[in-house]
Amino acid sequence: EDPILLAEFEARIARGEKIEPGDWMPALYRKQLTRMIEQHAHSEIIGSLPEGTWITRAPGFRRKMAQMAKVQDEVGHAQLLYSAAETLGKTREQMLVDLINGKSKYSNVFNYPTPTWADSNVISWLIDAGAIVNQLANAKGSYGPYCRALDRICAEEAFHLKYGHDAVVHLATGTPIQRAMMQAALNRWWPAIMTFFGPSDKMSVHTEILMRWKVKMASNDECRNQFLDMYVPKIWEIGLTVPDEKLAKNEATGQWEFTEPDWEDFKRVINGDGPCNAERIAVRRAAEENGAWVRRALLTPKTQYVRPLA
Ligand code: BYC
Repeated sequence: EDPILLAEFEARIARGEKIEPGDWMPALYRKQLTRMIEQHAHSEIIGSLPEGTWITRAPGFRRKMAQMAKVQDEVGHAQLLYSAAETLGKTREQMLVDLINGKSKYSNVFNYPTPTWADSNVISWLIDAGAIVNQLANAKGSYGPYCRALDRICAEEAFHLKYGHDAVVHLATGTPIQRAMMQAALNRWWPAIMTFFGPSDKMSVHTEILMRWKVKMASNDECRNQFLDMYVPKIWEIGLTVPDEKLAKNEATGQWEFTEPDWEDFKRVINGDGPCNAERIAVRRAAEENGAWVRRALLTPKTQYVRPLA
């Protein structure tokens, strides 16, 4: 890499300028951003599935409509992110192929089942909450197209958060059976929520370079801590408990203490061996195969359909 170009690039980032697609950038910046934005896009598209399966079973017409709108938003976020990733050179088709063949990762949390409506509500509230913590930080980052996509995504996620909170409060303050269902869902989802922000900073491979180039504006542990700060009091406020006896804020350090997540299980899940990985990818593969004729039709030159003039 040309040291003069690299120094100028780093100076631009230090001045808080945005890097745009036509600008010079180190090959590693391009590679890391492609990886991260692509994984983010896949997470949105796969992340729409666990809540998507609840559209037809959501209790009542209004909840069904809201659930459907939220799921559509998530798929829209994937479209925005695929477009942002494409500005770095990798095609959308290749990204979708790499999702299906298991080459590209997506968020671990969407590989767990949602056996009850309350599980879907936990995603709508707390996974979206975690996503906002991460995305609000990174929206101030250095790559223009990713930041602009994140700004728009955050605006919509803020509404998802309200929807999710409303749905959780409804069950948590409902009948004893509803409260028990909500608590059981939170117990099931808590370990996944704790891993959503990625491995601890000690184990994280990419944080150092991504923070140096202002792609990541907060480390995994910083995001996790901020999430706990903002949401644990809200969980307690509605009478739910967090299934971790060690969870407590150390007021002296400002850091939350908690049971260390099972990082071996996390690794297995992100490498394809979680409870729902095969099912999620099968849905994506079916969507690709069923939509192939539409893509073929769109790509076929229109003249082939026009009868020649006599
Ligand atoms: N899940 O060095 P590290 C949503 C991988 S969707 C899976 O710390 P990095 C929603 C990581 O890729 C929004 N894999 O990585 C949608 C790396 O593997 P490779 C989801 C993970 O990049 C629908 C390795 O572990 N948000 O909210 O510095 C409905 C080492 O990790 C995970 C995003 O995608 C994980 N959780 O930091 C409802 C945000 N964590 O690539 C809701 C965008 C780590 O070397 N992504 N890995 O093979 C990021 O901000 C960062 O990539 C991460 C990880 C913080 C996730």
